[in-house]
Amino acid sequence: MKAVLNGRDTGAAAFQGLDRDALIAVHRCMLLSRRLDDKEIQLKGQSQIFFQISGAGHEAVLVAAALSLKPGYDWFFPYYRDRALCLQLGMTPLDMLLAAVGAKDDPNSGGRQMPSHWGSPSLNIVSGSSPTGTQVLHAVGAADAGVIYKRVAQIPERAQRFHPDEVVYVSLGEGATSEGEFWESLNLVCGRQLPVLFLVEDNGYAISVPVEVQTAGGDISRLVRSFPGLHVDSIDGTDFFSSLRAMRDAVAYVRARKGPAFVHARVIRPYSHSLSDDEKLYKPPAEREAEARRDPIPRFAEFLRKNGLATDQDLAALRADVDREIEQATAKALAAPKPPKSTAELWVYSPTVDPASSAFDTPAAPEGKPDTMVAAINRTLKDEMARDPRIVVFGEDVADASKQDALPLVPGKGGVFKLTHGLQRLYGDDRVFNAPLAEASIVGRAIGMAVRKLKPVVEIQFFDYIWPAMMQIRDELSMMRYRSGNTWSCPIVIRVPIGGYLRGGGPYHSQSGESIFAHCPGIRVVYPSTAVDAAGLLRTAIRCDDPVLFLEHKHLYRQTYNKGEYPGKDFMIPFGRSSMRRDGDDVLVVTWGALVQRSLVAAHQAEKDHISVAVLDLRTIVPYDWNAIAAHVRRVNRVVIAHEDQLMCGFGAEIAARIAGELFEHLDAPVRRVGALNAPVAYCPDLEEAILPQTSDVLKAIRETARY
Ligand SMILES: Cc1ncc(C[n+]2csc(CCOP(=O)(O)OP(=O)(O)O)c2C)c(N)n1
Repeated sequence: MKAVLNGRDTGAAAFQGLDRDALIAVHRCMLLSRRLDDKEIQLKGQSQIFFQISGAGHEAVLVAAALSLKPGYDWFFPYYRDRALCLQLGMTPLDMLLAAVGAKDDPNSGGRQMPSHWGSPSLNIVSGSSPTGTQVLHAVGAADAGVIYKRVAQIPERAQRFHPDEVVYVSLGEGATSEGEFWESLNLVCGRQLPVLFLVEDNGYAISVPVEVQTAGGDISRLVRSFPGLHVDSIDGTDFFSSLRAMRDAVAYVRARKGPAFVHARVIRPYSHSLSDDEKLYKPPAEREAEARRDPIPRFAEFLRKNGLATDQDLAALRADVDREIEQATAKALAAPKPPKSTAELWVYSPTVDPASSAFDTPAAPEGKPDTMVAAINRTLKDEMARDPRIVVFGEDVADASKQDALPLVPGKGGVFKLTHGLQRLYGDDRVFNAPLAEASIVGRAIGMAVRKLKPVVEIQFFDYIWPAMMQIRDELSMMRYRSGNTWSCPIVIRVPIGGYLRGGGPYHSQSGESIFAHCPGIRVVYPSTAVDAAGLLRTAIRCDDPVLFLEHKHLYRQTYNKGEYPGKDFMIPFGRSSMRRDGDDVLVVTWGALVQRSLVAAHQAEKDHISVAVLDLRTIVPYDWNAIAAHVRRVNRVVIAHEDQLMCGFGAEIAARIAGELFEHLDAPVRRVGALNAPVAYCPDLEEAILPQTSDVLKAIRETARY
């Protein structure tokens, strides 16, 4: 299209292929973004909304990014500053203002998240959170998913789930590049040459911390240039045309599968960090004035004017039109109903698939000789992977051998405890692979894969090393469904060897801590004590629609007392259903994990004192079988709760408090708890024995409770 205005060539060729209408639309989108920030600031001042964070100063590069990408085709993991990107992709001012007022019909989060935490399934904008770096690993996982869909031909309808030239966009601030997850993600995308486009929006400050304090040398693009295959560009992100050129180059590089790309855009932040911050406290006036001169919106207006593309009147009319649109959206948002208080717990878990329901109660079809928990879990994984080609298994050392040419020559590793042995050989390296030694990235990538409907079943090698992944588990995995108003979910399974009694495991190979994860709404916590239970509960974990932490006690892996026949390809045990391992009338022991066997032995010994002891194995911690506990407390009236974890803040405290609160009149003795000392698990076996609860401790508690 060619147009001439005031004697100038305003055709598309002059301005990187954008004609006058397109350029006016660029300006309109930037202005819409800025004026929405202004409107929200006004509404916050009137207490009509409750939080505001702006995208001001970032608009030019964000509109350029959106124009270079395809909504609903590419994948987006935007930062909270990305208002202009989301508008250009197709979100509306109403979509944004509904979030600001916390409306029931807020499409981003149903009133669960602060505004500017974007999400839209139709546009492939995946729900973002507030932690400043977690999203980069989700982007890696989303890019992994595209590769897996491309390569694993058995996945049904995979053609609808990916595009061979799709791009995964992720953005962050220069401050967020200091997070370890950022470096983990760069290592991964460059290692696997994944189609990820990073945009670092560098406004010079992370709240009040300037970039030179944040980043060695003050220039993030300089630091990342040595990553192999990474296309790196550094631009003035307030200049729309530099931005458009850079974003198009980067997108073309990634689409052509030449590798990942990284654009470092220097922008400004004229409205302080958020409405809770005042940059005058730390930014001198001269610096603020210099920034103001770079403001992308007046600069783009000036460009339009200078090139005869718009007159002052045109620009005034455009501004009036933008304000009119915002006023209309504001009126609708303010009138929109808020979520009813009765829905506060909705979407913590899947509202449609209940793993505690009878749908997950399927009969066993035992076969073969009794075998260990290791064999049961390994076989369950094999059978489930055969049933569902969307299942991918990764973690540290889980593959048989990463080197292709080594595989035919060696027996294969298959995990430090051999739980995943043979899976790679059976299902190939696209579905079973080793991950770098970086736990946050194991969980973060799995989340990115799961939002694209793969089913990751990942391994954290030892419970003691789950902590680098804690941010991903507590702030991402557990909250994805809730915070997105049930529009996104990430039902992954994290298998974790846990626990002590190893005689020599020491403080870093013996930890417990299930209560910490029971404290994360949104995650199911499973803790089997027998081979058959492990098979049935793992299958439920894989087939249900919630994230599951599947705790496997290392000491129970290869015992003889908990062996069982493999219960068949379809055997499932619903969550929240305990197992009465031994009945009795005098004392009830509520327990799980390694304390089940110790409690059974203690119960047997208590018989000599004519104390009849029931042992109830909870099997799952979230949900836990309160109905069974309550029924047996009403019958037996004396309770001991025994677990391996430290007594202090162990999960037994929760159960004891509930029994005291709801069943007090049924108790003939105080509820006693047995657990570890409040100390790390020491290496020397004598110390370990003193620290972890032993059969004798359970027996003592049983006797005292019986005698009370
Ligand atoms: C993990 C984490 N730590 C701290 C915060 C609090 N916080 C919110 S934004 C922010 C600064 C982020 O700076 P930057 O990444 O440069 O982005 P900008 O806000 O400047 O666009 C901080 C420290 C957070 N949200 N998440």
